[in-house]
Amino acid sequence: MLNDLTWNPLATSVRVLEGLGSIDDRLARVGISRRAFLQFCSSLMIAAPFGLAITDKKTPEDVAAGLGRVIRPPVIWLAFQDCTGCTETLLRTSHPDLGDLILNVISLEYHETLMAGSGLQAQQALSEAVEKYSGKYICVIEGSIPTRDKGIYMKLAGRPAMDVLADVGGRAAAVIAIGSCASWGGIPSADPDPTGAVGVADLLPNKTIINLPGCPPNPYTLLGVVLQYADSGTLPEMDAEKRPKFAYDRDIHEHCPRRAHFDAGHFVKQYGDEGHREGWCLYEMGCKGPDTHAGCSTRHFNEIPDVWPIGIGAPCIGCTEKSIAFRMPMFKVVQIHTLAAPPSTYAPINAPQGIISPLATGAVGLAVGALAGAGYAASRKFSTVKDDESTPGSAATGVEEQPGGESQSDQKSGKGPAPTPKNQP
Ligand code: FSX
Ligand code: SF4
Ligand code: F3S
Repeated sequence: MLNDLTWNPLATSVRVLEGLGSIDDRLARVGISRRAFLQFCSSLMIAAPFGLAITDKKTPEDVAAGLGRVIRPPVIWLAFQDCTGCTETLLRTSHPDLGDLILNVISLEYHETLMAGSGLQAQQALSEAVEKYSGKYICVIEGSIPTRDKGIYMKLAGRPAMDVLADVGGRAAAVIAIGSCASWGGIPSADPDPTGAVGVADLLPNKTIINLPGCPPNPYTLLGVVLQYADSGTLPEMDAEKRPKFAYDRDIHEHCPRRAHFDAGHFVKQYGDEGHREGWCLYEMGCKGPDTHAGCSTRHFNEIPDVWPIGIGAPCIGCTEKSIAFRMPMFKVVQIHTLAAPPSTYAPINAPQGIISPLATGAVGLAVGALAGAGYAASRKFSTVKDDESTPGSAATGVEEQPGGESQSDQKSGKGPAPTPKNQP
């Protein structure tokens, strides 16, 4: 996987990159504070506590010292069929300093949405960057690529997007597909898929590609991958879908703050109902968290606590999964594959406390205790005399012979405590 990488910042053949300067030099030159850089490094560590060489088992100071000497990687960013949400998520940090910093730790050579130039100027900037950094730049692709009717549904300077991808992506050191659209088609590929939208890997089968699905993905996942690559020329370990494991190795359900409600059978039944207001589990509203691999439940967006779908009361739509988002109906529930069986099979939290029927007691007494006189004691204890309130668990408690308790639906909705026998001490 790593053998075809051509980036090696330590090799003399990449002197052209030295003109870009190190991250430390750049931050000093543009006046970005050390404090902001340390904050950025802490956010990277939260996004990638394990599995990313630049943050693994380090302190923010260690990360900052290591990253500071890295030569800023040249990045060429192409936007195809997308909503620009992936770019927005990168820039909409809660601290203006941080958004600014992100654009300084990398060297963004071309990005249509952010650059001032347009038309011919923009085209020249693109060809110059591709020539200058050929084989050494990181190409980030945002959005899907239309393939139907020879790709005429999206053109850049008169060329179909698929040709631009073959050219610019083909000459990159590595290609990062940001967002679900670039990873495997995303929204534009939803039925009836009028443009024949596909992801990058379908068109560049021989290239080193890393997918960062999500609609949008967490921006620190992108920065972590780009900076590790710039630092050592390596990519983090990936899963079968070419996603970096450090960001996609767990499912949402595993660490969801609403998980206790799932386990207790407390489900939202309708938007705005009591359960929704109380923050109960969204499984029955179609939450795909149990089948979705992403870090959102522990790594929220924009550095603001609770800013992620479930945190604001919306079900996870499975935006990082190829076969879920834009494929499965919104309200359809996913199967629970891991950890536990579906909640309807759970034992209730408040176990119903009924009585043992006199018939059963009698049978037990006869079989086991008759010779020792236990049968008498037992039948006395579980008297059927209606007004006999002298012993706990008598029929006078008002509890039916068959143990009572919550109905299945009451248990699921969490409504109503288990009935308490009147004479229960
Ligand atoms: Fe797709 Fe990204 Fe969703 Fe949007 O650009 S992954 S529609 S958030 O912005 O491409
Ligand atoms: Fe959270 Fe969804 Fe799992 Fe419920 S089903 S615990 S809301 S991930
Ligand atoms: Fe996407 Fe689900 Fe996270 S919809 S943003 S993977 S909570």
